[in-house]
Amino acid sequence: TSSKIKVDLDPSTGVAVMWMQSPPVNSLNLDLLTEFTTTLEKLEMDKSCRGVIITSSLPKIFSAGLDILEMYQTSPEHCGEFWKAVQELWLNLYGSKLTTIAAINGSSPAGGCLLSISCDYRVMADNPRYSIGLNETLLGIVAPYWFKDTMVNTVGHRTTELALALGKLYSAPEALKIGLVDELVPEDQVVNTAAQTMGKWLAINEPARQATKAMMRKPTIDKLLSNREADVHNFVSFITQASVQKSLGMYLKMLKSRKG
Ligand code: CO8
Repeated sequence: TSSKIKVDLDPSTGVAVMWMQSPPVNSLNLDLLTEFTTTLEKLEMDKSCRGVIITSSLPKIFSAGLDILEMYQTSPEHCGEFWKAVQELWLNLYGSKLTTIAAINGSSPAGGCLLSISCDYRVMADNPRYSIGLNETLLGIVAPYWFKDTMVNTVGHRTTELALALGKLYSAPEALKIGLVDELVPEDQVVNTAAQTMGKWLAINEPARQATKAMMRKPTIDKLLSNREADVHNFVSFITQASVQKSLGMYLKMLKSRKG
């Protein structure tokens, strides 16, 4: 059985719920990334599964994004392996044949936002203290082009330009306003609402829906598929720069000092 993700598959509805349960903040380290991809691949193969709801079993946090400790003061080899796992997850999730809905029941910065916008639909808790966005520039790093493309495909070019340049973290109401999430509901109804919405998606003719999804997303996916090695290389040479390592170190320090 898996440790960082709990899966509830209801064979009567064909809907699986993936609960991320990696305290304290569901940061996407190599283990969680790998388990996420494996879990999704299994569900993809499972004839009884047609839709997946992705959510968190931790209060207040969906996912803190990529685990910074995987890319801070680690070897280039490790950074490369880590980045391949990030690519793998995104390729599988963004390209999934299943209907995927993010039930965002807490904060969702950076990689957490990427998970969310890689799904077909987003339901978020209506709590203004929860935020979501691609805040990479706040860490002194640059969102890769395929993070950017996924964001453009969700909220459009100009909004993405502002969001990425400023590293904006949108509160749940702001996120709804710009279309970064599709719906806000009370915190205790996020997963239920996602399940209701799933029902509507699963009522659509499946081959037609799948072909439509592929039509919308394939060009974005193919761009990375034809360029994976170079993307790993770019990541490793960027992240291992002394100035970038220094920024990450400062950001980690800030996270710790703001505690309490
Ligand atoms: N990675 C590693 N550790 C983390 C992360 C993270 N992403 N987020 C939090 N932690 C740690 C904290 O440092 C803290 O550690 P400790 O207990 O040792 O002090 C512990 O987790 C708990 O965190 P908090 O006390 O901050 O918990 P809160 O409940 O107060 O806040 C938040 C939760 C809102 C999630 C907050 O922790 C936060 O804002 N975290 C940072 C989120 C962030 O900015 N993530 C960006 C990661 S980078 C990314 O995903 C994309 C990178 C693309 C790379 C491209 C390069 C080319």
